[in-house]
Amino acid sequence: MQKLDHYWMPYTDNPRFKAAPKMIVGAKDMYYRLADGSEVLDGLATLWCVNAGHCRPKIVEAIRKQAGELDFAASFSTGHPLAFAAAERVAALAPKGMDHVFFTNSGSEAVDTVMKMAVAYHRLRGEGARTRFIGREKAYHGVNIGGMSVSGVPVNRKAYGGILLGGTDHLRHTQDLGTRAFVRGCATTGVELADELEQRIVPLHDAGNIAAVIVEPVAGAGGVLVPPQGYLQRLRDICTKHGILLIFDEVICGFGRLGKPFASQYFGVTPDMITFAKGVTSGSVPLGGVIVKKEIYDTFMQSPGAGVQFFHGYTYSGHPLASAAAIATMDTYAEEDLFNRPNQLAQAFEDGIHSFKGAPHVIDCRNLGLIGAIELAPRPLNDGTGAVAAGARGFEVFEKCWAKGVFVRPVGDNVAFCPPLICEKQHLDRMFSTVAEVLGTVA
Ligand code: PXG
Ligand code: PLP
Repeated sequence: MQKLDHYWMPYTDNPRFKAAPKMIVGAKDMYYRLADGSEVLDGLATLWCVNAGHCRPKIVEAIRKQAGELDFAASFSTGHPLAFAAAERVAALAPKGMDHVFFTNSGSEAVDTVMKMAVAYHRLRGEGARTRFIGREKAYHGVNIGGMSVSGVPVNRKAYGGILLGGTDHLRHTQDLGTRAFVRGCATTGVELADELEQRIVPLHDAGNIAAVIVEPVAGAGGVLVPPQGYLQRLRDICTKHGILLIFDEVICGFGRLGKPFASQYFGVTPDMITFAKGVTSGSVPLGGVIVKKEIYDTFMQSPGAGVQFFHGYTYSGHPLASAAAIATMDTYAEEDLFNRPNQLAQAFEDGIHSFKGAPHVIDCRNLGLIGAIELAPRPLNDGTGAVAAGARGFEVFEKCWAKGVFVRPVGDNVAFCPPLICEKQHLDRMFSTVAEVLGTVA
C-alpha cells in the first residue's frame, strides 16, 4: 500500500481522502481509469479544464516532442519561438482589438497579474490614484492575495481577513432564489443589479480611485451563476463612463465553454482585459495568462525611460512545454470544431439540468452553454438552533456518484456540471441519471 502521509492535498479534507482514497491512475477522452481498472466519467472536465478531453493524441505528442527538444528556456530577456506562437494563437481567438498576451502558470497568477497591470496602466497615464478593485459576492478569482481579495466566497477568505487587500469592495451577486430560481439560461430580470456600481460604489469610493471591476461572465466556483440579460453590457457602459477598466475573468468560461472562444464573444461585450487558464491547454500543462487591448500594451511600451516596461513575470511565464501544449490544444479545438459543441448540445444539457426541478432537496437549477449546476438545500442539523451542515449534501452526492462511476463536483451544496466539450448526449444522460438516482438516497 502506497504511503499517503507526505502529500498535503490542496482544497481537500486530507484525512477523509487518505482514509478512502479516490486515486486516478490514467485517463482517456471522457473517462478516468482507477487503480482497480474501473472507469469514472468526467463530468467536470476535471476542474473545469479538460475541454478537449483527456490524453488527446495531438496534445500528448506535442508535449513529448517538446520535452526532448527544448525543455526550458526563460522569457526574461531571452525568448523561444513557441511562446510567441502560442500568444499569437490566443490573440487570434480573442475579441477584436484584444491582441496582446502575457503568460502566467495559473488562473490565480493571471488574476494577480491583471491587477498589477491595471494599477500600473493607470499610473502611466497619470491616474495613480486608481488603485481600488471591485469584485463581486460569490466570485472566485483564485487564491493569491489580490485574487482572494476580490473574490466573494466567504470560506476562502475568512482565515485570511487581516491580509486581504484593503482597497476593495464587492458588488452583490446576481442570484435570487425568490424570483429567479429554475431559470433556463440568462434571466430576464436583474439587469439593475449592475447599477449598484454607479449608485453605491462609484459615489462611495470616487471613480478616480477605482482601477477596475473584475467579474466572471458566468461565475463558476461560486456555484455557476449566470448573469441576467444585459447585466454585463451595463457594467461595461458604467465602467466606460467612469474610466474604470473592466476585467472578465474567463478562467472557466474561456476556450469554448459557452460555444464561442470566450464568453465576451458569447455576450457581445468586450472588456479591457481577460484572464484565462485551464482550457488553454485542456489542463495538460499548467498555463494561464492575461489578454489586453492594444491600447493598454501600447501605453506600457511608450512609457518613458529605457528598460523593462512592466516589472512583473514568473520564472515559467511562456514555458516551452506549456506553449507547445497550448498550440496543440488550439489545433485540436479547431480541427474538431469543439467550440461549437456547446451550441449543438445546449438543449440536451439544459433539459438535463432542469429535469432536476422537483427532485429531492433541489432548490435551483442553472445552465448556460455546457456549464450548469443544481443547488440543494443545506441539510438541517436539527439541533433546535436552525443551523445547517453546509456542503454536507453536496459532498454526499459527489461521493455516491463517484462510487457509481461518475464524477461531478460539489461546490458547497451545489452540484456542478462542466463536461469536456467532446462529450456526447449519452455521457450527459449517464451523468444526469446517476445524479438523479443518488439524490433519491441523500438524507
Ligand atoms: N479565476 C477563476 C474564474 C477560476 O475559476 C481561478 C481564477 C484560479 O485559477 P487557478 O489555476 O489558480 O486554480 C479559477 C480557478 C472549484 C475550483 O472549487 C475552481 C477553480 C480552481 C480550483 C477549484 O471548483 N477555479
Ligand atoms: N522565491 C524565490 C526565492 C525566487 O527566487 C523566485 C523566483 O526566482 C520566486 C520565489 C518566484 O518564483 P516563480 O517565478 O516561479 O513564481
